[in-house]
Amino acid sequence: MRIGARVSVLFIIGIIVYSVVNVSFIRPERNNDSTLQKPEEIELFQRLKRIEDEVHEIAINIKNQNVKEAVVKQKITKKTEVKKLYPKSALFKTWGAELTEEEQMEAEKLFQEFGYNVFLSNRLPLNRTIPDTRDPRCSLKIYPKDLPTISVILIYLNEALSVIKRAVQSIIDKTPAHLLKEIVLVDDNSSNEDLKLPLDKYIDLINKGKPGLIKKVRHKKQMGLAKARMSGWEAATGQVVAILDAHIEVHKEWAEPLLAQIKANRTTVLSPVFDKVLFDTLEVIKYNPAAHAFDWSLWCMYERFRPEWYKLKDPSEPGKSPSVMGILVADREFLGEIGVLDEGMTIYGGENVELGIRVWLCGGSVEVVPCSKIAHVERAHKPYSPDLSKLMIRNALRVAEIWMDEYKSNVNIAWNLPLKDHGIDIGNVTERKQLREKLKCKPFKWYLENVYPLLDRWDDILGYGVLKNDILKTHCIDQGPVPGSVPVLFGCHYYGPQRCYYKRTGEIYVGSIKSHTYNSNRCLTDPGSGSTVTLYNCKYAKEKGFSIYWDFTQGKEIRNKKTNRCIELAQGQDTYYYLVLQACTGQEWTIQHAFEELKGNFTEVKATK
Ligand SMILES: *[C@@H]1O[C@H](CO)[C@@H](O)[C@H](O)[C@H]1NC(C)=O
Ligand SMILES: *[C@@H]1O[C@H](CO)[C@@H](O)[C@H](O)[C@H]1NC(C)=O
Ligand SMILES: *[C@@H]1O[C@H](CO)[C@@H](O)[C@H](O)[C@H]1NC(C)=O
Ligand SMILES: *[C@@H]1O[C@H](CO)[C@@H](O)[C@H](O)[C@H]1NC(C)=O
Ligand SMILES: *[C@@H]1O[C@H](CO)[C@@H](O)[C@H](O)[C@H]1NC(C)=O
Ligand SMILES: [Mn+2]
Repeated sequence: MRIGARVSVLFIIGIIVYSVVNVSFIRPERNNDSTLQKPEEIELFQRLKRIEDEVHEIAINIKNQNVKEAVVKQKITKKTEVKKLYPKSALFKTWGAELTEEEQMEAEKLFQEFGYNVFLSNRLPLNRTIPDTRDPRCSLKIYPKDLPTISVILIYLNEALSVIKRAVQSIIDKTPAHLLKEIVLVDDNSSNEDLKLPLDKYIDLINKGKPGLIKKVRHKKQMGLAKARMSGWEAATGQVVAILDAHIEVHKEWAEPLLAQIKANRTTVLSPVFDKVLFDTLEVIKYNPAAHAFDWSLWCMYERFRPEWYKLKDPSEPGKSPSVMGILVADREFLGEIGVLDEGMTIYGGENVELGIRVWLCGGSVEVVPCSKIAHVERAHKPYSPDLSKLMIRNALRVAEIWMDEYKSNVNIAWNLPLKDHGIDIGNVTERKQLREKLKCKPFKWYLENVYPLLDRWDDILGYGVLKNDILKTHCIDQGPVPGSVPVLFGCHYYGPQRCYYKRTGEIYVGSIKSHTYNSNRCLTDPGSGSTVTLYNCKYAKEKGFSIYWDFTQGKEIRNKKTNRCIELAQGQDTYYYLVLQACTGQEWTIQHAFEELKGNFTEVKATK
C-alpha cells in the first residue's frame, strides 16, 4: 500500500489548522460561521459529501497512474475568443474552454448548486461507457448461477436528476435482471423540484417496462443518513441489500462477486471498491483496493489489508477490512439480526465505523471486494464551512460508550476531551447496549487483537492535552515551527501543535498523537548538553538511546530520568520566558487532562488494558 493511503482525513483537516498555527505562529481564530448549530439544522448530506471528498482526495494518491481513459468527449463546438467568465472557478480549470458565455453561466450556476458538473452530466448519455478498471483476473472469474437477489438502495438529498438517472440506468444495465429485485430510491426530503414530478415520470417509464422495479421512499422531513439508510432497508425485499449513494455508476459485473461472497457466508458484510469520478470532466479514475478503517477520532481512512491478503498475490481477491466507508452490501436479514444501523447516530461520521465494529464483534466479518467496482462522483466545492469535528465527536463518543469498553477513553484522548463531564449529549445508548448483550458480542479487545491490530492501543497514556507551567499559565508547550525540532513556549490555543501526551513509560509526545502503530510520534528529548529542549521521532530516539524518559506527576516538575535536568521556563534579557533545560528549581507543570494515576494519590488507577 502506498504511503498516501495511510494518511487520515483528520490529518488533512489538521493541516489546515496546523499550517495557520505553526508556520506563521498566529493564534488561529475560530471561524464565526462555523459555530455549531443544532444537528437537525445542519444539512447533513453536504457534510457527508465533504468528508467523502476529503477521503477521496487522499485516496487519489493511490490511484493507478496508468489509467488514462478519457471517457468524456466534450463535443462542444469551437468558438473563437470566448471570454472566460469564471477564471477562478474550479469547474473551468481544465474543462469548458469552448463554452459560450451563456453556457458558462449555466454550467457555473449548476456547479455552484450541486458541486459537480451537472451541465456536462445532462449532456452525456445515461448509458455512457465507463472503462473497466478491474483487475484483469476479475473478468475470468466464474460465479455460481443461483445467487441471491439484490435490492439496491440509493440515498440522496438534492442530487442532480441526470446523475440519479445514470445511477439507475447503470444498475439496470449491469445487474443480471433475474438478480435485481428492485431499486429503492430514498429521498431524504430534497427540495429540488426536479426530483419530484420529473423523477416520478422517469420511474413510471421504467416501471412500465419492468413493473415494481423502482420504489421511491420520500422522507417528509430530513432524517439524516442512518435513518435514510434504515428506511431503504425497511422497504427492500431482496435477499441482499446494497446501500449506496445516488451519485454513482456501477461497473460491469459489480453485483456477482458481492452476491457470491454473501452466498458463501451470509454474515459477511461487504464493500465494493470505489473509483473516483472527477467533478469537472466526469472522467473515471481508477482506485486500487484498500481496506476501510479509521483512527481513534473515528475518522474513516483507507488502510492496508492484512498481510495474508498480500501473500495471495492476487488483488482480485476479497480482503478483510476493519470497517466500511459508507457504502455497504449485506444479507438483508442478517443485517436486521445485528441491528441494521444505530439510529441514534445523528450526523455522518462514525456510523460506518460502528457497523464495522458491531459486525465483527457480533459474529460476522467485513470485506472489501475488488472485483466489484463502483464509480463515485466527487464533489468539488464546499459551500459551507461547518465545524465537522463537533458533529463527529458526538457520534464517536457514542460508539465508544457502546462498544469500546476500557478503550473508550481513547476517543476522549483523540479529541482532547476530558475523561468525564465533557458535556456532550450522546443520546440514549440503553437499547444499543442491550443489543450488544443480546447478541453476546465479543469484547472490543478482541477486535483490536484480531481485526485491527494496526490501531495503537494507547495503553500507557496517563495525561493528555496542553502542558502549562505554573509561572505562566497563559502559555503552553508547543511543537514549534514545522519543519523543525525545537519546541517553544507559545500562547495557548489548544490545537494539535500544543497537544502533549505523558506516558507511563515516561515519554512525552508533543504535537498530536498518532493512532496507528506504523506511525511514530515525536518525543521531548534532553540532548544532554545546552539548554535547548529537542523533539525527536520517538522510535529513532529510542534506538539511539536518547534521554526521552521523564518523571512527572500532575502539578510537579518534569525531570529527565537520565540527565536529572528539568524542563523549565527561564526569562531572557528581553523579559520574555523561554522553554529551557536546566538544573531543577522546582517549577511545576500541569497537563490539561490527567488520569488519576498521574495525580499521584493512586486512589483510582487507570483501568489496565
Ligand atoms: C445506449 O442507449 C442507446 C439508446 O437506447 C443505444 O442506442 C445505445 O446502443 C446504448 N449504448 C450502449 C453503450 O449501451
Ligand atoms: C421537507 O419538505 C417539505 C416539502 O418540500 C418542506 O416544506 C419542508 O420544509 C422540508 N423539511 C425539511 C426539514 O427540509
Ligand atoms: C462465516 O463467517 C463467520 C465470521 O467470519 C465465521 O465465524 C463463520 O464460521 C463463517 N461461516 C461459514 C459457514 O463459513
Ligand atoms: C433510554 O431508553 C431506554 C430503553 O429504550 C428507556 O427505558 C430509558 O428510560 C431511556 N432513558 C432515558 C434517560 O431517556
Ligand atoms: C486524589 O484522588 C481524589 C479522588 O479520586 C481526587 O479528588 C484528587 O484530586 C486526587 N489528587 C490529589 C493530588 O489529591
Ligand atoms: Mn458519496
